[in-house]
Amino acid sequence: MLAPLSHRIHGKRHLQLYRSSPKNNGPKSWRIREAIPVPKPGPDEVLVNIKYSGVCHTDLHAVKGDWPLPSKMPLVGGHEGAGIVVARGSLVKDVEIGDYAGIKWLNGSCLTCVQCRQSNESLCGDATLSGYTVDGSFQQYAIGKAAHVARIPKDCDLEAIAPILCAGLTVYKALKESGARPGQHVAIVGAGGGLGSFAIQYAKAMGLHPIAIDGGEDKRRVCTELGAQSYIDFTTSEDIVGDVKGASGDGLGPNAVLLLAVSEKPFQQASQYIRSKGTIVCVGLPANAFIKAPVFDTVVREVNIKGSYVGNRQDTAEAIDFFRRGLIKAPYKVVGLSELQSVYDLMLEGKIAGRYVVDTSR
Ligand code: 8ID
Ligand code: ZN
Repeated sequence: MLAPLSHRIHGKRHLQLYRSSPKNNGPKSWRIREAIPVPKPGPDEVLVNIKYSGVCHTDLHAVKGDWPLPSKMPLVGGHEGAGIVVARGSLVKDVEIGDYAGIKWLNGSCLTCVQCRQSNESLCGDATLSGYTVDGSFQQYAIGKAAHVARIPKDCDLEAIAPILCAGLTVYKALKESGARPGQHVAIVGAGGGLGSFAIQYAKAMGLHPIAIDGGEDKRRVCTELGAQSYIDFTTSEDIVGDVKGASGDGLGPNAVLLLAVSEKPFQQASQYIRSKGTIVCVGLPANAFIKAPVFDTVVREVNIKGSYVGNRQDTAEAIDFFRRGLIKAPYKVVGLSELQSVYDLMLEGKIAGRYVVDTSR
């Protein structure tokens, strides 16, 4: 099955991140490797010819090494990879060569532990993570466990669907976790970024009123165009708590808050503006950060605070279906894989409104 691929090996590109020294926890450098062997899928795996891959802030965390979770090194990053199945292992029966498929953050899980059996696959102790504990989608050929690769319908555009595989899926699941009902208000913190811009679209599609919080005029424009009911600029607002409450219709605060920002402060503010009985969903993963909430208020106002971590296979299928129905259109820019460093530079400065997607062929 794999033999015919060998002639295509020339020109394969793998982007790899190298730690400057094994003991050094500081920033790593990356380089492009060309003409390297195409990996061979194991019996329960598929090989996907990645066409496009979105760039998530998680990839930047992997470069910086700022999470308390060790990554593989050297590493090929990326976990929003959309492409075409070109080979499959002997046990794979339900994915065909030529199918569209997505390599997402959860590359594989055991499928037999108590968490997997209850559809909490991302909580599996043996989960493998694309672009973190196994090589990801910043390359032309990537491997995923057949059970976990996203099934992408053939009528979907691979370029546009790439960010759904993490950003879209994650915020869709987080909105479900928030318990917010159609007609209610949800504050989206970090609304102009990658996850945030998709969150506005999913929230709208789910009948919610999105209150966007981010910084700067570029993000104001994007959030407003995407359908945010109001925009609060955290860099200029003199009273974030008052402004968020004021944007929630009756002034009692949003029913839900999605914390998507890569900064600690909003994780310490949300408990002040959430509506009583409302739910704060933590999604962003700023390094070394803590959530803060007064115990008294949390109890007597019955505030829920929870985490939400990507989504399972069913969430993936549902998030893709929203996209397929034309309900999710967030802005993205396509650049070549070789321009990845400039994307990271912009991301570090907080200058990306929406998502960047890399084309693995250039
Ligand atoms: O499953 C998960 N929980 C999951 C999945 C995917 C990504 C978690 N993440 C994490 C990433 O690792 C990262 O920590 O979510 C975070 C956001 O990822 P992203 O959306 O890909 O990052 P971005 O495009 O850089 O957007 C971040 C936005 O936050 C804004 C920035 O301006 C930017 O638009 N922001 C910041 I930084 N501080 C803010 C503040 N105080 C803020 N917005 C409002 N208030
Ligand atoms: Zn991601």
